[in-house]
Amino acid sequence: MPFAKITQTAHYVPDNIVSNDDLAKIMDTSDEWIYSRTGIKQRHITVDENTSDLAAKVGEQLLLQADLSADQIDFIIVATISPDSSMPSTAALVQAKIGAHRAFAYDLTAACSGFVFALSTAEKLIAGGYTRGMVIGAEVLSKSLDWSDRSTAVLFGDGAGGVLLENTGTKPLIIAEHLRTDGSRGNSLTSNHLELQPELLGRSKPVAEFIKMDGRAIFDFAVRDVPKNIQETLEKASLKPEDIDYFLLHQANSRILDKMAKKLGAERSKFLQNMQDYGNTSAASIPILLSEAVKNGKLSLDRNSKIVQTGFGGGLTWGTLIVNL
Ligand code: 4VN
Repeated sequence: MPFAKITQTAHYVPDNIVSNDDLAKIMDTSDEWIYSRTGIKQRHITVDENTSDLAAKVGEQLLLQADLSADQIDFIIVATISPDSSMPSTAALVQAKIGAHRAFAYDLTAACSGFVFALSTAEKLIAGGYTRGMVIGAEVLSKSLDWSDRSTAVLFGDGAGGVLLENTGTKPLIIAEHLRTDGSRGNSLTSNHLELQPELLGRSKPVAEFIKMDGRAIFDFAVRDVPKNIQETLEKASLKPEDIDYFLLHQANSRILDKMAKKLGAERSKFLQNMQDYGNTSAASIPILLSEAVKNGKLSLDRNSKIVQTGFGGGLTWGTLIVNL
C-alpha cells in the first residue's frame, strides 16, 4: 500500500492586522484583558478576500514550491466552517482558481478539528491509490462574528494553511489516530444556523446567526476530554510525551495549552504557539502552525520527526493524529 508523505506546507493570511488595542476602540475590552486570558495580541482580518481566495493562495504556493502544474493534483479537500457558499464548495472554487481541472474537490466540516479530520481522510485516499492531493484549512471567521459580543469577537481571526500530500512516503505518515465527535454537546459552540423557510411560515426573516459560544463549557471540554484523547493516542502508538518532537494543538487559548501540557506531563516548550499573531483561526490554526514551524526551521519534512496534531471545537469534535514527518 502506498504511503502518504507531506511534501510541502504553506500558509497565507490577509494583510490587514487588527490589534487588541484596535478592538478596545470599538468595544469594552482591553489588550490586558484579552492577552492575559487568551494569549492573543492581534488577528488578521480580511478586507476583500473570501475563504476561497485565502485557500487558493495556499494552493498556488504549494504548487510553486513543489514545481508542479495544477493538473497533476488528484484531489483538494478544504476544511472550513466559513465557506464562501454552501454551493459551490470552497474546494470547488479553489480547484477553479488554481486550474486543477483533473482534481475532485470537496469541503469537510469539522470546525476546529477540520484539518485533523481532513488529513486523516486524505491519508486514506493516498493509501487507496490516488497520487497527489491538497489538504487546506481556510477560514474567514470575521464574516460570522458578532462585533457587539466582546466574549467571542476578540478570539477569532482569518487565515489559511495547507499541505501537499503525495504517495512517495517510505513509512506510515500517521502512526496512530483517534478522532471523536459528540453531537449531544453541540449546542455549546454554534454558528450560521439556518431557519426553516421563515417567510413561508409567516415569520420575519432571521438575521444571520453569528458564532455563539458557552465559553465555560468549551473550556472545560478542552481541559477534560482533549488531554485524555492525546494520552490514549500516544498509548496506541506505545509512545510517551518525551518521544514527541512538537505538539501542534488547535490555537484557541494559551491557558488551555498550559493546562494540557501539565495534564500530559509534557514540556510546555514543545507546544508550538502562534495565537498571539493570528487569534483562533479554527480549521486553519494547525496547518498555519505547521507551515510556520517548517519555514522557521523548527520542523523539517525530512527529518523523521514525530509530531502530535490535535484539533478540538465545534460539533463537538476533537481528535489526535500522531504524525511521522
Ligand atoms: C476550543 C476552545 C475555545 C475557547 C473556549 C473558551 C475560551 C477559547 C473562555 C474564558 C475566557 C477566555 C476565553 Cl477551548 C474555543 C474554540 C473554538 O475554536 C475551541 N476561549 N475562553 C475568560 O474569561 O478567561
